Amino acid sequence: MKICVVGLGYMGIPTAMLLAKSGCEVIGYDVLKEKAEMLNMGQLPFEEKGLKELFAEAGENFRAVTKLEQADAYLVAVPTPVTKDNKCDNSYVESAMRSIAPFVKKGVLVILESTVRPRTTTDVVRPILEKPGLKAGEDFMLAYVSEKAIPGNTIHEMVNNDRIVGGFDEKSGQAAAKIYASFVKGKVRLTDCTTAETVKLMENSYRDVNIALANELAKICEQLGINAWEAISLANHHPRVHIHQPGPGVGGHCIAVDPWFLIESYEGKSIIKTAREINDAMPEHTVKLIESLLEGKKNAKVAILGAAYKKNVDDARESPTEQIAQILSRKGHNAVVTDPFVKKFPEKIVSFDEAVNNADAVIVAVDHDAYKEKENLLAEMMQRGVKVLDTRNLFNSRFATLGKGTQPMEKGTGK
Ligand code: SAJ
Repeated sequence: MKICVVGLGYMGIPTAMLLAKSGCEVIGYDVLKEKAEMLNMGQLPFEEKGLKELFAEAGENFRAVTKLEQADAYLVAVPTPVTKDNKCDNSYVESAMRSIAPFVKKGVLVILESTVRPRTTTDVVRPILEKPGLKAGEDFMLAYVSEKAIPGNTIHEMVNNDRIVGGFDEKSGQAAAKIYASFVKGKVRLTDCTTAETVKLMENSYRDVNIALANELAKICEQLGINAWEAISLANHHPRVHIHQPGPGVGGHCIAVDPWFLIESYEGKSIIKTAREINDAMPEHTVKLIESLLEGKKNAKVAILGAAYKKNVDDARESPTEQIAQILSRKGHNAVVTDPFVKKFPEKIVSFDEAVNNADAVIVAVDHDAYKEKENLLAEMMQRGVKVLDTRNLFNSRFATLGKGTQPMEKGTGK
């Protein structure tokens, strides 16, 4: 079978490689020609655990192309950003579908993987692909299959997680399921397109709402003068409680974005919307905490450790650090950002030493494993009067953290 993967990003590339490894002939296409050229020279545009090895295993079954070709199936995994007014921007999906439309003939299968507003496959994609005498479900096949992988552990999750396959009709669903079954060890579960689209948004909204709960609980604990990290860990000993971790904000291209696509499909009081607002306000709260530690100091140099949206990844999309740095700069401080992995970031990325040198304050914004060894150095800096705010509790309550106020506080010492 010849499969064309359209969109060579964080999901498209590993999917293409897994399909190639499983024996399909795979071509990869992206509007950015440089991506195809890089891949054909044996280079990957980003780092992900196990991807290099998988790329090697895909061998000659994979090649990148700069012009679309006829294939048996097209798998579209292009970005769906959120617009300024929090709506799903379908423009990349629509233009990808328009470019493959001339190749959609009898018996061809088209799969959409991008995260979209419910009904997009049926109401937006189908009309782009249909022509007189060429109907979805009758002449060509159409399916929606959501991405199911967490950056940092993408390949393991792509292989081992269950996969929800939404077919426009039974035959389309079966054909798409067969493709995924070639590399997925989890269960491949069949449903319709709109249910599959909605399930994807439900999963990420579930996580966003739970993180918002953790963030609200952290702020309550700050006001009570108790340690939220201790309280949450104690509550999580209950067999039916799993409170998430508070943090400086929710980043990444999924959880900070996808819930909006459900919100826009719904009229009524929305816990999902409130959760988004709570999480979006966390960078501001982080700055409030660091300013209170700085006790009114103006023009402070604030070193921010970590630009990635979460630990041990090089992805800085929607990273809370970007907003923290912007808010600090707006308030007249000098925010200096360092990260061992991130190369692309709006602010300049400096070395760790350059960031902390002569800093008035340090914000641990990301709990990269690489920062664990900096504990003693940060403790010495704190002794010298540098303010340290550990927003992820990487150092187990040794410093001021989000969720227990601005004083370093041992566990169990709340009054
Ligand atoms: N975060 C917290 N507290 C937590 C957990 C996460 O503040 O307890 C923050 C992280 O630091 C990060 C953000 O939330 O800034 C999102 O990180 P994440 O690890 O929760 O999720 P993503 O965005 O990397 O990946 C999610 C996953 N979805 C779910 O777990 C339901 C992944 O499985 C999806 O495939 C992915 O979105 C996607 O592609 O949609």
